[in-house]
Amino acid sequence: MTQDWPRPSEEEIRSYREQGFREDRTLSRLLRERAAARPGATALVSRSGRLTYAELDARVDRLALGLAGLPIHPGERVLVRLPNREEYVLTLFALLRIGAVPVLALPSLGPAEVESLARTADACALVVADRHGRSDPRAEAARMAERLPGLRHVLVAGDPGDVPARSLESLLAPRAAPLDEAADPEDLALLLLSGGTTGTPKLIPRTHADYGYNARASAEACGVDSGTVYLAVLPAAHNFTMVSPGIVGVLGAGGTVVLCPDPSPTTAFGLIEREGVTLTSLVPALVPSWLDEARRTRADLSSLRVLQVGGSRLDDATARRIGPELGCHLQQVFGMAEGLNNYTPLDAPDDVVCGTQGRPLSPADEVLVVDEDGATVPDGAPGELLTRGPYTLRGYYRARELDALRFTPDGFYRTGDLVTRTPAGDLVVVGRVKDQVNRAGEKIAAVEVEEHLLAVPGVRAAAVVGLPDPHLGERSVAFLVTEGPVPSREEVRAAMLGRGAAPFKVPDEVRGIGALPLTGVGKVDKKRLRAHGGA
Ligand code: OOB
Repeated sequence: MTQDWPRPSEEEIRSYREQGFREDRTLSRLLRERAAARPGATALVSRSGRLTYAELDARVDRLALGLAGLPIHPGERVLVRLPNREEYVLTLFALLRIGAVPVLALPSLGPAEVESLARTADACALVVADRHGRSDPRAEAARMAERLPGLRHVLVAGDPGDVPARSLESLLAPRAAPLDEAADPEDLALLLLSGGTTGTPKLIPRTHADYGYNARASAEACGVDSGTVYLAVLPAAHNFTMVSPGIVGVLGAGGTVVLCPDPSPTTAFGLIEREGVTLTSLVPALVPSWLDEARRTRADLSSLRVLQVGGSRLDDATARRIGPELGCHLQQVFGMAEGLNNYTPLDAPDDVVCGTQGRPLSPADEVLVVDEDGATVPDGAPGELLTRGPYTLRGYYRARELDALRFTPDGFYRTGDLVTRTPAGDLVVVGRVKDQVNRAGEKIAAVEVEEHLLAVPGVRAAAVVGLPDPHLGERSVAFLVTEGPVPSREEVRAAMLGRGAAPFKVPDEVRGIGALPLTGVGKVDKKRLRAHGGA
C-alpha cells in the first residue's frame, strides 16, 4: 500500500507513549470524558448561545449520526471552511467521532485555493458558512462540487439558500445514543493547511495521539484548568487557536471556550467582561489596536490573566507595553501547524518574555540550529531551526517529492525559520530562509503569488518579497518586469481575484523594475530586492 503520509517508526511511537508524549485517546473521546466528568459546566459560548459539556457532547453525537447517514465513511476527508461559530466546533468533533478526517481551511482563502485543497485531500464533502463578508461561500462550494466528481455533499452552517446543499441543522438526528469511537489514537485525525512555500498549499497530517498531546502539554504550559475561559479571537481553524492550547486544550481541561466572531478589540473586550475571559491569543498585528482600545474602553478587563501573542515576530517595545497596559501576563508563542510549539514560561523574567519567542513545549522536542551546510552553530549565532519530536510531522500528506526537500534524512523538519538560541534554551526568531511573506501572521508563499502575476497580460517576470511594515509586520511587494505599462495594484487585484486567489494574497504594493536581480547561480536575488525595496 502506498502511504499517504509518513509517520514515526513503531519503536519511536512506543517510546513516546511510554514517556507520556502521546495522548492515548482520540480527540472525540477527550470531549466525551469531560462531559462525563463535568456535564453541567459551560463548554462553549457563541452567538448561538451557551452549551454545557453534556449538551455539546450530545449535539456532537446527533450531528455525527447525521453525517454518518449521508453517508460519510471513516477515513474520508471533509473540507471544513467555517468561521468562529458554534457549528465549527460541532462539525469538527462530529467528524472526529465518526473517524472522518476534517481538512481545516481558513475562511479567508480564495475559491481557487479551497478547490486545490479539496482536490489534494480528495474531499467527499465541503462544509461552509451561509455568508462570509461579501462572498457567498455556498455558491462557490456548489460550483466546486460540479467540477470535483469526488465531492458528494455540500453542507452549510446556517441557511443553505437555493444551492444544492443541506444545512447542518437538518442533519442533526433527533436523538442519538452515544456513538462508539470509530478511530484509534494513532489514526490520522485531521489535516491542517501549511503556510507553504510552494505553488499549491500543502496538507499537514496530525494524529489524535500527537494533536491531543500538543493540546494537553500546551494547556499545562499555559496554566489552563477547568477555571480557564478562553476567547478564540483568531480564526478557529488556525493551529494557534486549535491546540496552543486553544479550543482543544481548553476543552480537554474542562474549561470554557468563547468564540469571538471578529477580532476587533471592541467585540473582544465586551466578551472578556461578560464572560470573565482569562486567556486569549493574538497575532502581533492586532496588538496595537488592542492597546489603543484598552486606553479608551470602559469594559472591565481584570479577568484577563494571559495574553498569548504569536504567528509572527512581536517587537520588543510593544511586548513591554502589554503587561502594564492590559494588566495581564504576556506569553509569546512561536508555533507552526507542522508541530513544534515554543512558549515563554509564564513566570520568566521580562527579558525572556519580551525578548524571546520561548522554548520548546516538550522535553522530547529535539531542536537543532544549523548553518547552510547543516552544521550546528553555537548559541547566539543565527541558523535555520530544524526540529523532530512527538507531535511534529514526518512528512506532508501525499507530497513525497516535497518531503525530500523539507526534511532531513533522519526525519527533522526544516522550519525555514532563522533563529538564535540563548544559553538557557530560549529561541529568538531573527529571520527566514523560506520564500514566504508573513503578512500579519498570514503566510503567503511567494511563488504562488508570482504564478498569479505571470498570468497578468504584459508581465514578463515577477518576484514577491516581504518588506517591513509598521502595521502588518511585513507587507508584500511585487516587483514586475513588464512589456508596456506596469499594471496598477487595482488591476493586479482584479486579475488575482478573478483567478480565485484570496484577497490577503494580493500584493500590498506593485512596483516596476527593469530586470530582476539574479544571484550567482541565476536565481532571483530576493535579498537584493528587499534591500532595493527598503531604499
Ligand atoms: C503559526 O503557525 P503557521 O503554521 O501559520 O506558521 C508557522 C510559521 C513559523 O514557521 C514562523 O515562520 C512563523 O509562522 N511564526 C513566528 C512566530 N510564530 C510563528 N515568527 C516569529 N515569531 C513568532 N512568535 O503561526 C502558529 C501555530 C501555533 C501557535 C502559534 C503560531
